[in-house]
Formats: sequence, C-alpha cells, structure tokens
Amino acid sequence: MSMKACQPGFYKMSARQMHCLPCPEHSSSEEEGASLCTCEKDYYRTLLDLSSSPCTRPPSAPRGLIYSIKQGTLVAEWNMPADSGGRTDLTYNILCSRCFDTPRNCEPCGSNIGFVPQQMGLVDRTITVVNLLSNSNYTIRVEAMNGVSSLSAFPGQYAEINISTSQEAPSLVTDISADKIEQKSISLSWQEPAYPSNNNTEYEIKYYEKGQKDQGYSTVKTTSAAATIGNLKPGTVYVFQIRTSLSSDYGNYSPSIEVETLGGIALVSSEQNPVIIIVVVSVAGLIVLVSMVVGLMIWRRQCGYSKASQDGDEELYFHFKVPTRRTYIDPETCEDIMQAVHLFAKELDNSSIKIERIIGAGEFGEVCRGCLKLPSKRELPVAIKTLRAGCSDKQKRIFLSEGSILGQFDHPNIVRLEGVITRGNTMMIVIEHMANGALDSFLRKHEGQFTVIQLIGMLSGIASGMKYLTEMGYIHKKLAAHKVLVNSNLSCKISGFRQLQEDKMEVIFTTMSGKSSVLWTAPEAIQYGRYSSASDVWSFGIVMWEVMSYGERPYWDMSNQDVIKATEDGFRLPAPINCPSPLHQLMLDCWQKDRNDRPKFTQVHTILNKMARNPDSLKMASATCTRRLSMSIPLIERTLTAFPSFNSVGDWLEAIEMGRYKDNFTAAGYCYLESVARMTAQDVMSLGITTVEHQKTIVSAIQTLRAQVIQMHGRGVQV
Ligand code: 7X6
Repeated sequence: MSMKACQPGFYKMSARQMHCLPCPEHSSSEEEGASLCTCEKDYYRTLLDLSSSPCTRPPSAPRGLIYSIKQGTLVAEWNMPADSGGRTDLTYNILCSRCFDTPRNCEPCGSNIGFVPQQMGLVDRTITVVNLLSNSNYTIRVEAMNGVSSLSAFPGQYAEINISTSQEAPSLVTDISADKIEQKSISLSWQEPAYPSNNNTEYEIKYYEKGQKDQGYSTVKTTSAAATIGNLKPGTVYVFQIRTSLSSDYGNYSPSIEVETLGGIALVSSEQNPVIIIVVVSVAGLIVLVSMVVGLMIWRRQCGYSKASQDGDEELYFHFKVPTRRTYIDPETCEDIMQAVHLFAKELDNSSIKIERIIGAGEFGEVCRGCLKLPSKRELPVAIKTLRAGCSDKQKRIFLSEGSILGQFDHPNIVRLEGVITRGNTMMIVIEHMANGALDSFLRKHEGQFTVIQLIGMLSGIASGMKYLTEMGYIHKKLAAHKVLVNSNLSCKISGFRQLQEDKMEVIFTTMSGKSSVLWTAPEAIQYGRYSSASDVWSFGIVMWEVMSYGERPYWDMSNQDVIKATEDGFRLPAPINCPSPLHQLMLDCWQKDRNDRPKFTQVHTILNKMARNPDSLKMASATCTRRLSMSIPLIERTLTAFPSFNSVGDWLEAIEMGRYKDNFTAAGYCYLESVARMTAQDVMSLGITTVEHQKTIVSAIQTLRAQVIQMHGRGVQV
C-alpha cells in the first residue's frame, strides 16, 4: 500500500494515517504533504480545538440591546449576535463609562458600580448594573466574545446604549382607547410609552369585572400596542389597566378605563320575538344547570375545586388566571396527585421545552436552565426541575405536590409555575427562570454592593409574597434566604413549596442541602410542631437578618442545640454591621417568644415600605456586629432607665449585688463594661458562677447594660 503525500487542500496528521482529509472549513494547506491546515486570515483555532475542527472567528455584535432604569439600577437584555463565529462558547463582557458634557468625554465607571451577576464572561444575555449615580450619563457596551476573541488583534464587537439616570420615569402606557366593542370581546389600543424605547416592549393587560376585583382578575400579554380581549360576558362593565414589562420588571399600571360589552339577551327585544327569549333563557338555564352538576361532580371527586379554564386567545400569549382563588387547597388531601397537579397546573408539551444546562441539584433529579416555546413562538427562559427515572410512587407524589402547590399561586413575589410535564419518561416542573439563583449565595457574592434601601426593597418583596401566602391560608414552614430566588431585576420570589413530608424532628434537623431548618424555625414549631403564619414571621425575621448581613449564616457556627437553648434563654441575633436600628427592632419583633406578640406579614410589609419611602427614619444608631447573640429587648422595655452610669465592671457588679464575682470577670478578661455588654449567656455560664439564680441576675443585668452601651456608642448609618 503506497502512503502518498497529501495534495494541497488536504492534510493528514501522521504519515501512518492512510487517507488524506480535506482541510476543515476556513483553513487550507498550500503545499503538498501538509500535516495540518492553517486557518484563513481572521480565523483561528484555540489550543484546545482539534486540528480536524473548522477554524473560527470572533462573534459579531450582540443584537437588540434593550434596557430599563429604575432608582439607579439598570437592567439590560440582548439577543445573540447574528454570527457566532462558528463557535458555541459565546460570552459577554460589560464595559461601563460615565460621560460628561463634552462629546466623548467619558471615563471608566469605577468600582462603586456593581454588576450582577458579573461584569465579564457572562453566559446569560442579561445584566443588572447597580449603584448608578443620579443625574449622570453613562455608556454601557455589551461586547460579544468567544474562545478565539483573545487571538484576534481586533477588539470585540459590541452593542452600546447611552443612558441618562435623569431619564428615569415610569414607563406608563397612556391613551388607552376601546376601538371595537362586541358582546364577548373588546379591542383596545394604546400609546406606547416614550421610554424605554425599544421594539421588544411587552404589555400586560389586567382586567376584571367592575366591582368584582376581589374575585380575581385576568392578565393577557402582547407585544403590540393593541389587543382584543375575548371570552367576556355580554352586557358587563370591565375595568382594564395596562403596563409594560421588560423580563419580569414591570412598569406602573396605567390609570384604569371601564368599557361595557354589548348586551346579550337584551339585544333580542321581547316585543319583537318572545319565542327567541324563551329559547335563549332556557338554553342559558340549561347551561347553568349542567355547569353546576359538572362542578359538583368535580368538587366531590377532586379536591373541592374546579380549575378555571387555562385556554386563552391564540393571537396573544397569556397567563390566564381567572379567578384568583382566596384559599389554598392542600394537594395531600387529594387522592390522586396526578389529578391534583392537572387541576392547578398546565400540562406542557415535551417538544415545547429545550434544556440547556444543569444549574443545581433537586431532591429527585437535576434543576436545569432551558427555554419554553410559547404559542406566540417567543421563547421564555425557564428553570426545569426533573424527576429521575426509577423514583418510587412516594417520591413522585412529593415531586408533583410542589407543582400542585405552586400552580395555585399568582403573585409577583412567588416563583411562577409555567407548567408541568407528567407524560413521557421524565417528569418536569417548569418555572420562570430566576437568573441570579438563591438569595443567600447571591448576597454573599455581592457583599456590600447594595444600598440599605435596595436590601429593604428585597425584603419588602418577600414580605409581600408571604402576606399573599398567609391570605391564601398557606404556611410555608421553610422560609429562609436559600428558599428565595432572585431574578435579573433583583426581584425576590419565594420558592421551596415542597411540603414537609412529616412534621418530624428529623425533618427540622436535617435537610438535603445540609442546612438545618432549626436556625429559621420558631421555638413553638421546633418544640410542638406548632406551625402557623406567626412561625413564618419568625423565619422572616431570620431572613431579614441574613439579608442585612449579606448572606451570613444565622448563629454562625453554633450547634442546633445551642441555638435552641440560647433562644429559649431570651438571646436573639444582634444587629448586623450597618443595619439600621429600626430594622433590627423589626427583627426582634418577629422573634417575640409569644407568637401572638409578633407582627403580622401585612404589618411587616407596611413597615418595610415606610422605611424604604422615608430613608431618614433609618438614620438612627446601628449596633455593630459582634458575632455574638444579643439579649432580646421586649418592645415595652426599649427605653433605658434601669441603671445609672457605672465607672467600672466592679461598680456595676456591686450595684446588682454580685460584687463577689468581680474576680471571675477579671480572670475571664472582661475588664470593660463594653465587653461585658457583649457577653452571651454561654459566656456568663463559663465564668464559674455558682448558682443559677446569680447567673440569671447577671444575664438580665447585661441585657440592660447592653441597651445603655448601644445608646451611648451607637453609630450613624449611611442609607
Ligand atoms: N434559577 C432558578 N429559577 C427558577 C427556579 C429555580 N429552581 C427551582 C425550580 O426550577 C424548576 O422547578 C423548581 C422548583 C424549585 C426550584 Cl428552587 N432556579 C437554587 S438552584 O436551583 O439550586 N440554583 C440556581 C442557580 C441559578 C439560577 C437558578 C437556580
């Protein structure tokens, strides 16, 4: 067999190789006998690319860059470049410059500006830029990169926006008009807002029967500035409001307009045709009767609730939720979980889902990121939880119960269920994608990057979601920062709706992620399994602490038993660094021992909103983080009068008639009142104090001393 040298345009990597191969795309070999084809001009191979791979080039610029700005936070999104350069490893870098009056007088934004999830090497096509200065001009560039960008002498191609933070204005839809009114439909059109200006603006139309808002409302989404709303009742007044949406960041709703559909039966005049009236009334009566019978059958066979139609107008893509129910139904009470899940969740077609990559681990399978193709052909980024093949019936039931629970909720601070897939080999739960993942890790990654107002904004969102769950009669039981997800607009949404299997101690003490829920659970729930919305309020207080301390672990490295004991002894987590005192007070209120003394979610939500609206109210003393527990100060005892000032630890001990323990304090290194004020119950116990009574006296006196020290040395906080 003759081993011939390869002709130009062909190559073989070794002489032992039998055949010559044609040069891969965008490469060539000029000479005979080539062992490698060289890349054409402006095409490259990375060191990791095979010599049999085509040569590739850097991508073209990202397309369709759109943005919105709110309170110094910019959210931008873009589409893939038209030309990926022949590669799949696309990433994006964000370049930010602040520009001044003269043309092109710009400088880099500096380190005060934060980029979420990160500035360089973004995989997702969205960025949130935080801490932009007000009344300033910025240029934001989104540069597309791939594996060979660094090999090219040219800079990456980019899309660019010039923004002004003084542009901030509610993107309000105006001039809504009803163009065509029929018995069962109303066609509306409206004026697009002046800002944000882009071709991809979406609108959400909210509507309900006048006077029936409490019974729920429907929403329809559309990408054009006009829509026809169908399935309406004849002769009925409807209220419409419209808002813009960019990802899940919504503008404000327009003022409402009221439109009445044309009358139905009334159109048929009784004088003209009494026979028609009788027929129409009889048919209507029959329909009502049949609906009632069918409704009753469903009521009895299923879980006491018959699902409202999920079908909507095909021209629009929709999230049809009519009417919003007020009470939650526990899927556990349904005999057939499959029936329950289909009662509350939409069955999606397997072909409408495209899985892209794994983002986390679920209990029974992976959590993936992917796309859901909507009827409008638009693709929605989604997270997909899968159920591993071969799971037991019990595991299937637990898995599907999450879908049946989530499907009953419709609130901007609760992750939205897009649907489920129960047919086929792999069961799936499909949820709107939250680009920034879990709140605790998100805050740890962006430590110190948000203003107190932004952190309060996150907490207010969570409180709003919890208020809704409480109103629905749902007790979460597992609220924690790791159960809250963050989207690209920094909106927080509650997740973690898998019910506790059994309310046993093992469930509280160990979880799949290794995070014991003891740290978040109210004492009465740990001790007696007494879960309630008030125990959720306790957990919310812990979430507040986690948020204000940028994802610190509550109680640091203390053991479960030590946490339970310290809590029982009246100790509470101290204010995190730079946490305004009123916020810490609210935490302490959430941690009242008697659950009846804790605020309700509706109060927590109102208080947080007031704080956010009035930052001056936060400019009070803030206690510093001591990495220790503080004594809880009951609401009524927050004024400081108990002790006069003391000059030394000895004086203080004498005043509380514990002077005999002066040496114990000195030997343990507590020489100053400030360090005494920071002592925990455990610290007191380790002093060698002989009687429990004396220990209690000292612990109680430290509580008062602490309040005095905080008052004397409290620092102002920047809000
Ligand atoms: N983002 C993200 N967005 C939405 C949901 C979820 N996870 C999730 C899903 O997805 C489908 O069903 C279902 C039920 C519960 C939950 Cl939590 N994730 C927190 S993580 O999932 O481990 N990691 C993660 C990382 C980045 C983005 C998202 C999640």
